[in-house]
Amino acid sequence: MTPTIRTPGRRDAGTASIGRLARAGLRRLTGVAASLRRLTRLAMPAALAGWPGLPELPGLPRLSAWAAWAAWAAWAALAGMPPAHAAALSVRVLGAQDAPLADAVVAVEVAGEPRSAPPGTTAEMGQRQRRFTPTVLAVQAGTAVAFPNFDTVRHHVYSFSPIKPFEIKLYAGTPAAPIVFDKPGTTVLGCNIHDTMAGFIHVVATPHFAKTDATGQATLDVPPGSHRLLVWHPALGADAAPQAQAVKLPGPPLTVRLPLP
Ligand SMILES: [Cu+2]
Repeated sequence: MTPTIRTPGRRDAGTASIGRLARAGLRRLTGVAASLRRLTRLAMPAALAGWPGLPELPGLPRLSAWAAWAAWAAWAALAGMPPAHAAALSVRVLGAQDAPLADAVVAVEVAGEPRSAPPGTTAEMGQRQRRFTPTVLAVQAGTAVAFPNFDTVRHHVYSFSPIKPFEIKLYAGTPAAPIVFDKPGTTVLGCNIHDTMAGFIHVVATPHFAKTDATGQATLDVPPGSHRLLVWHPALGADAAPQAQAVKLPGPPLTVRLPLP
């Protein structure tokens, strides 16, 4: 014979008053609410920490988490999803005998980010006193580069580089059509009239790039995470691939030595 297990209290409370039932129901509801609050408390900071642009929320009262979320949502809607918290990456580029290298292009490729610049991105490679200015121009792929001639003599700019062969025949002032550099790599510029004129346009596939100053230093904003750092300098040669290495952010300042004689 199977013994009948009776839950004490329940069945015996069959004659319970409506008030008692109501209290039990209320207890159950508060229990569910408490569980929900616990879940929220656990899940919200984690969810928020994963959201770009928000600081950590340690020990915030549970209602504040919701308030922070609402404020964040409103801000994100207004500002348009901003990039993840960028960290400053400082890179020093050295060449032969550890001499600081100016005009090195430092770029960080972040997985999942667009490789091409948004339409309408422009840059300028001028000509002043029979020189290309700047000598090295760094742009993101997809950038339209104008070639204004500020000299009183005419120039005839050309490139034989595989990533962008082109020619702007003898001109003064600013040529009507800019040249769009859509592939990563390096373009060497020359002038048919002035043999000594030489310039470089280095095209990167990331919005995170900078050129080193006279002290070999460049600083760029990069989202936290593990990425690929690329460094190129004209002394490596126009056909040379940039020197690549892994980089983790946030992190300490980096020093990159280029293999130059
Ligand atoms: Cu010229």
